[in-house]
Amino acid sequence: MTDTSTSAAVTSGLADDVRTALHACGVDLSVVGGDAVVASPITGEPLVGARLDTVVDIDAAIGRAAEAFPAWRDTPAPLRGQLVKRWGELLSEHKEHLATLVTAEVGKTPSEARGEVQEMIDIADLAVGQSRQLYGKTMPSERPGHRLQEVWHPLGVVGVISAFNFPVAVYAWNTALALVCGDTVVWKPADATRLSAMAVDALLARAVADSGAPSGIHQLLLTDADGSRALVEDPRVALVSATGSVRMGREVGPVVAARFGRTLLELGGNNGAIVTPSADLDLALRGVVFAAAGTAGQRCTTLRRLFVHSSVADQLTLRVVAAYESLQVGDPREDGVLVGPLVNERSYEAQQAALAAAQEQGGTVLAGGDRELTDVHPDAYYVRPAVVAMPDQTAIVHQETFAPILYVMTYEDLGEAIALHNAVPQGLSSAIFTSDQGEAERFLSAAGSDCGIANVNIGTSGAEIGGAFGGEKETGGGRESGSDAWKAYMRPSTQTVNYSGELPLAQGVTFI
Ligand code: UN1
Repeated sequence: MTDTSTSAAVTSGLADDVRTALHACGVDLSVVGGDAVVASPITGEPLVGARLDTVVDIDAAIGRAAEAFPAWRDTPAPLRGQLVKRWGELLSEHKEHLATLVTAEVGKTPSEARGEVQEMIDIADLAVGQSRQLYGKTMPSERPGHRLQEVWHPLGVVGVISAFNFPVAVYAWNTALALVCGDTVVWKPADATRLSAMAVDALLARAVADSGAPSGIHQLLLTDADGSRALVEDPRVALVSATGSVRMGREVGPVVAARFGRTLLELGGNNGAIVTPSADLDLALRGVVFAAAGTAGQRCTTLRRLFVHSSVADQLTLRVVAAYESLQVGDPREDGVLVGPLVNERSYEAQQAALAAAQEQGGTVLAGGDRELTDVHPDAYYVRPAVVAMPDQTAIVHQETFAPILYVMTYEDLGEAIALHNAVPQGLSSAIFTSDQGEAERFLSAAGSDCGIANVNIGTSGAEIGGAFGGEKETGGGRESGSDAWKAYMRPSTQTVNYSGELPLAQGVTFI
């Protein structure tokens, strides 16, 4: 196998770049220093220490968000939109700074990091428009002289728990909508991405000041798991929107449900794609490689299971393997690098354990899987994305391993492929590569993919913000971002107005 890893020593400078970006976004560097040191997965070097909030700080932050709620709720929605508009402008202005922070903390390539910030700008645009479209309905009343209508009201404090892999975009999907919906927001970012969170928070604070919105509507919590628990348990938090593992969702869901709060869960994905005999294989190849190896396999939407018709399986698999072997793995800031590091040692160990299990279960590693660049970066975890041929969909393939492993399986009959595709517990994103309209429609139908996202001739990752994002089964059922996702941040009020001067009862009931 050709080793195409970059071996040039990295000219680090990461911590300096991070300080410059933080400063440019308005983070007061004199108060940044704290015990919670964020390390870069690119080199393993410590970047900048962040403060660590205590349970008392968390209580106070939720208190401030709750206090700010009535004034924000009573601000007309289009004016709330003006705050988000200003925030979007600041995000655009600081796109490069934010991307630098995302690259430093997550190890994304600059192109992917910019794409992530672009998602924030896009959702801000969408939310501004939404602020004039929080449509309710009127329904014909069965009684004369009555009006029946549904009005959407702000919900309260929304807690947003975000994951390391999309440290700012997924948070922004929630926050931009929650703010135009009249909610206040308390944000708990992932521990690994406190610095980009501080920058985004500083920009939002500036937008709040510039637009005259009540201070307190946005609170950033820099805390650990205990802090998340305090947020989840707090009855003042009306909605907890959490992105992360299924294990995390299993902890959060019941706690919020026990206090009759609401949750919006975006949990694991174990996304699959089917390649049929009629597929354009050039297109399928690119779609598969981007979806499976992009972002070093650390997207919720990463392609992890590939079902290829036996008539094209050898051809496609050989091409995927060749593409994997030529992928440049290394410091994502270097030209030509497409695959950056894993976020930490735990991810690397999870990948190694999954590869070992796959081999025990009859799999053959066709490409990748090995650690690279240990000489240059002994404290960072670079791996070549792996392709593993599996004899069938064994136990390990049913699990989501948050690292780049693509399991390849063959099939004979589309019905069988769809059944296998749907046989895992997760249900986020899915794809079919085909030139046959009947096959495409079958995959998109109710009897086809059981996921929240189903694509034709596009890989599983890289969704646009205009559609609702989320999935079924263990993925948690939540929907974020576009379409009607805004409704999760509001409460519907069903209202009946009687202007008849009489008191007819519904269902023809007679009383006094
Ligand atoms: C995630 O990994 O949690 O569809 C979000 C995508 C991105 C968002 C991924 N737009 O891949």
